[in-house]
Amino acid sequence: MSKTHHKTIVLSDIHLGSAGSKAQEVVQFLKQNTCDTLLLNGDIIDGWQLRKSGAWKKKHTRFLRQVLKMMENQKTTVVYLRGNHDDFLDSVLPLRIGKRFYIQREFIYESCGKRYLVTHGDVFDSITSTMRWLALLGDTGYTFLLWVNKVYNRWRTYRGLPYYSLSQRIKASVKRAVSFISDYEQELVGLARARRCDGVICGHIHQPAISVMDGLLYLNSGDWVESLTALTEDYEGRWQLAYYVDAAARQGHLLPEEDDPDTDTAFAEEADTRQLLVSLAAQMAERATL
Ligand SMILES: [Mn+2]
Repeated sequence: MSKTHHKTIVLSDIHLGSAGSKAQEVVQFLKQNTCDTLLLNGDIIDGWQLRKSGAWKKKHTRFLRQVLKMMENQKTTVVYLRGNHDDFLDSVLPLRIGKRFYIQREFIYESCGKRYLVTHGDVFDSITSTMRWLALLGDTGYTFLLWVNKVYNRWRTYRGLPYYSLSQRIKASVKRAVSFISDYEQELVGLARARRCDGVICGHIHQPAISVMDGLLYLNSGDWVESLTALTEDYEGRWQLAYYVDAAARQGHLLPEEDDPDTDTAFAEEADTRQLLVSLAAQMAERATL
């Protein structure tokens, strides 16, 4: 098997101990890719799931063993940053085991003349939690609210009061939620600047990315539940997103696109808001468990 050597590899959000964790794939990735420094950027072990169901499997142990092997055979330095799902580490950090294994909350990584703030990224969770009601509301909830709105407006008309648009109220909230990801990136880049860094390395939102924001690098390593991605850095200081692709996926099993749900023109405004809300609720529900 041919190996690619990198200066740095960043992995995050593997969620070992949960059903969705692609542990075998990430082990495979580490067999094909080696590095001097491995940054494990949070939510590597899913303590929340373990507490609930205890779904720890052999393949999850295999990942830890692979990391130990890298430390032993390739002298890889490993820095494990705690995430919100492995917050059980809070009681032990900062911790150094041997010469090459560190557990920390936050870490300034200096590489190729640049300074990077490495942090899982759950520090700005207050932004998401305020939007959590949207996830709970969902489709039926929204239909119910529209019905309440209709009854309420009938009463207002009876009282001679002007029409109250619930749709507009919800739309305003939805707009705020849509800007969540850009807010998240902006907040982290701001934090990196405050720490006099050239960039930020994070995870948490399961959205792999490399971008330049206000002159700073925003690097997100994605996750090993859905996107199966890692960040790699070469000796020139160039960052890349590595996507794990297995043989089956390479043959391409694309799902056929679904037809648009039919829209009632009489409720065009509602339907439009509703669609936006339903897709957003799904995203938010996912995010609420990140
Ligand atoms: Mn997280």
